[in-house]
Amino acid sequence: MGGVGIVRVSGSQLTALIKDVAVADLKPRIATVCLFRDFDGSAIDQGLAIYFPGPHSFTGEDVLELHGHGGPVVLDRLLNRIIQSGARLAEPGEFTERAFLNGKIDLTQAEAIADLIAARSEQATRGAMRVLNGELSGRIEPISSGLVHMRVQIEASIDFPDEEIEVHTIDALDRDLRQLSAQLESLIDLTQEGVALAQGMRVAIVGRPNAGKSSLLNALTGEDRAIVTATPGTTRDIVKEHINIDGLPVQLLDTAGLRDTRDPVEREGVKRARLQIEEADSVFWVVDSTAQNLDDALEDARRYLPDLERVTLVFNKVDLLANRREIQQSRVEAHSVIYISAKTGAGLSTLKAHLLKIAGISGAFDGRIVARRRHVVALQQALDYLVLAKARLPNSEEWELVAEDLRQAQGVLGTITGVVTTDDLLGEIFSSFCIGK
Ligand SMILES: Nc1nc2c(ncn2[C@@H]2O[C@H](COP(=O)(O)OP(=O)(O)OP(=O)(O)O)[C@@H](O)[C@H]2O)c(=O)[nH]1
Ligand SMILES: [Mg+2]
Repeated sequence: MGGVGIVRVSGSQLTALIKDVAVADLKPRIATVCLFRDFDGSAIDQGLAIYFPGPHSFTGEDVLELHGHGGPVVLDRLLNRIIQSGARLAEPGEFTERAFLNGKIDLTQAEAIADLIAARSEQATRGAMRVLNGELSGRIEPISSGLVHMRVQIEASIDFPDEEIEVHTIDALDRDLRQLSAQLESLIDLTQEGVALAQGMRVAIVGRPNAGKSSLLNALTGEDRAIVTATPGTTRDIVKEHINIDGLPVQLLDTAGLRDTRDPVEREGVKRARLQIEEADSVFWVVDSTAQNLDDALEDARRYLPDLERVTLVFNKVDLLANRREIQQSRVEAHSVIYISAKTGAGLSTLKAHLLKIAGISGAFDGRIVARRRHVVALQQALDYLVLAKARLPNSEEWELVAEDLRQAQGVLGTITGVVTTDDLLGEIFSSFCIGK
């Protein structure tokens, strides 16, 4: 139930509709109080009407906004009235899609609108706003024009070969390529962080019964969320909590301790825990360090975790260890090993920093943007083409191919901003919006 209910209409012939529905003489972009009329002339509601003649509107078309009192029945009546006058209900994201198709915003900005709404941390909203303001496209644009510049030079050299300038030209082009590649590389880092910032991470907390998994969840959330007892087999259902580490949204999943058991409820819990392991981006294997050493813990973890890549070994209860010298962060084979005490809070900041590192987030960086996986993939493809081009550059007989590599690189960059698109891509992007956006 909103404070106001807004009906938004976009299209090319709104003047007749406006005359019919809004009882007032509307001036462009000025809010006017008026009655919203039904066909029989009776008032459906009273509110503000704003008319944005195209192209100075969100979609670039004529747009009419009717701000009414917001009750569901009255809004429905207003909506029906407008549909009967010839409008239809908008598809999800259709306003934003029209804004894109009419050149009001580019594709990264359209995506940023959805990311802003879906943001799960304040930093993610800031990152989405930066993209909405054109920051991502603003970083791609100079790379694209750099590529155009190089193509012009190369194509001119192909058309008018001149032995004299070749060495000089190769050097200059090589320098340009290196510079553009470096720009792409830093943009790949930035967008990789952006994907993590937008999507967040899902971490499954798993391990033997009584290792302190629920205690760890409680310590990380700062709340007494999951039941903790000295009895092994306490947790059965999955306990889910969201936290936010330095802007990175993290979903924590506390699970039943893994062991063979006859208790049917606990068995179900173990089954669910295993499912969570498969779904998680990262897994904390919690170990009671008073009960197991590193070798035992590793052997245990291997038994239960099919893919040890994503696993961090978290040795808990270090407050109970007599020999503190054992406590140092280390790596064993492919795993990070981190020592903590869920009870005293020791090591928790190391564990959080470790999570940020896994997510690919480096330090507190004020210029973060949100991004999507497809941006990272396209940037990586563009970089691959530049690597190809660089290898071919010394051989001027291959310059036709170099020119083609650069053209391809430019093409994939164009898919990010939407200069180059396919219906599939647009469908995928806009169908994830909600209706009315
Ligand atoms: N001294 C100490 N005790 C801890 C620590 N973490 C957990 N414990 C104790 O260990 C016992 C088990 O803790 P839980 O958090 O319930 O363990 P769990 O892994 O969730 O257990 P299940 O849900 O049964 O699998 C409780 O008595 C906790 O108080 C710690 O860091 N230090
Ligand atoms: Mg538990």
